[in-house]
Amino acid sequence: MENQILNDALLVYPNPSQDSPVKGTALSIFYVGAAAEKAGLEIDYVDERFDGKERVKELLDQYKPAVIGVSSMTGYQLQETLRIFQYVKDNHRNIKTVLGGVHGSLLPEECVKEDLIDFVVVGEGEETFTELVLEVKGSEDYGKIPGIYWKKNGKIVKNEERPFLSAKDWPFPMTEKNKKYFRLSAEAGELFYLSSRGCPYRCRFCYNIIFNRRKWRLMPFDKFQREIRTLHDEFKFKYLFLNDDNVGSNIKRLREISLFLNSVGLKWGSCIRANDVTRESITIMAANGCDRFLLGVETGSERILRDVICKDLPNGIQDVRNAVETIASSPIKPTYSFMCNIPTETEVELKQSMDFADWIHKTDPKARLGFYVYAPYPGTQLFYESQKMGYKMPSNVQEWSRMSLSNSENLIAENLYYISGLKFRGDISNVKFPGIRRLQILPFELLANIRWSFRFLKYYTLEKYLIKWLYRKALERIQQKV
Ligand code: B12
Ligand code: SF4
Repeated sequence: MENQILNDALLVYPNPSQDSPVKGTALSIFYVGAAAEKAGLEIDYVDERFDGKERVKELLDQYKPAVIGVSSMTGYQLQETLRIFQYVKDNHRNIKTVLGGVHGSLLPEECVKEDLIDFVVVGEGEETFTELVLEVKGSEDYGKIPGIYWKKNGKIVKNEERPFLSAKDWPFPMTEKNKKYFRLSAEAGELFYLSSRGCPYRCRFCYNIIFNRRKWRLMPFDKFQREIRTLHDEFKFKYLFLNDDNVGSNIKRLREISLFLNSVGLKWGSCIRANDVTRESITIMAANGCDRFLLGVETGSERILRDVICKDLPNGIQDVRNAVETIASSPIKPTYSFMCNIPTETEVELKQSMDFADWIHKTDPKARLGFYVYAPYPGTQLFYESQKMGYKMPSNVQEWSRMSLSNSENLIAENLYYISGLKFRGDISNVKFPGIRRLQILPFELLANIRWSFRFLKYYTLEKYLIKWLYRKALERIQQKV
């Protein structure tokens, strides 16, 4: 990489997953960095999925910035974050460590207790991080910065809350310094962007209620158009994924977005709720370049959907059935995700989910399906209930970092993650095991099909061990190619 002067801060996006090859744009750090750069700060970026794990060390050793800020979700990314902070504390004790992103925002107090973390930024980081870096370089008067947790003489200090940024003030996240990552994602067909932040719904497992306080803020449409055009002029990409929490609950807006993206000549994808799928919305989207989206089915049990997770679908599972049928009759390729091991879920209800998955697969053979182990994310309502019901909860950052969607105390649920993946996600196997390598995973796919048919989810230890090993090797190969 070219020589650069790094005075102020380094922003890092660690790999979020041990087994996902996704390399979408790390908007989390680019928004924050763009705001800091705009304020005149010297910022550099590392996305470890592209740069590898040594790059952070090289930059820190060479340039010694005042601050290192790392973005983290709960789970594996947090493990990687702690690894980075450990290196900083072992080798550069005077560099301040800042944790930002979803996990720190949900559990700021617990995180700042950790010796490796000097500051936690809660919620949107644009203004907070800029002010924090200026104070680290200046008079170190941290008490006046809204939106942080920090330590003063060993005591935890919680500053006042930072109000939301107005959507019109979200910075344009691409800068000269981080442009190369936008290019890499665009070339991989994985350019991510947002047209809104937050969601008005109240699903009891979702981070939104705490993080976005049920506010759904839409980017002014002319700003969205301008920014997409700028990116498109720069990279001439063909595919865009809108990672909004909720893109579809306003049909007028959805129509505008669809028509606009089509006018730019883009194919695109996004996430949608079942009750926002109508003949009208699907026709507009399919006719205007949308070719895939994600939809959270969560469960085949009416009780769990309504009473446990409060998905707020007016007609319950019937809304999902309608959505599946409507999407099946369109060219859009959907991905449906389920959760298992939801608090109070019975064996019968888990089977209902599997039966529902079979029905979806039969109704729409182009659909992809995935089962994930319910992970009680901190701060959500279901988290507190899970706790009351005796779920063993992590009690510090290190333990949270070991939480994942593919493992839990419940072995059956963990097995289902792998078995359903092998049964329903052949396209992913194609990416991980191209050409002749496909033969490595094929026997496990066949076994997974048999297990699924008989609903036989037990005694999977050896198979799972080998599958995990194969996945790990595949990911290493993919990473070496970048
Ligand atoms: C894209 C995405 C991914 C991508 C990774 C990102 C990428 N660039 O490739 C992929 C697909 C790999 C991914 C994986 C996972 N994801 Co994800 N992902 C998202 C998604 C849809 C968008 C993230 C994004 O870019 N947001 C836009 C940015 C601007 O928002 P932001 O990250 O919150 O950043 C702001 C602040 O948090 C803060 N900030 C962020 N980082 C930093 C750093 C510093 C230093 C500072 C100061 C501030 C700061 O400032 C930013 C600007 O205001 C979010 C939902 C959402 N809409 O945010 C879920 C989300 C973050 N993912 C989530 C989860 C759970 C996961 C998984 C663990 C499981 C899953 N559901 O797939 C996996 C991990 C891998 C695995 N298999 O185990 C949860 C997080 C919950 C939690 N407790 O952490 C979310 C919120 C979805 C949800 N509704 O539950 N994910
Ligand atoms: S609809 Fe989706 S984003 Fe909105 S609260 Fe529910 S799970 Fe979260």
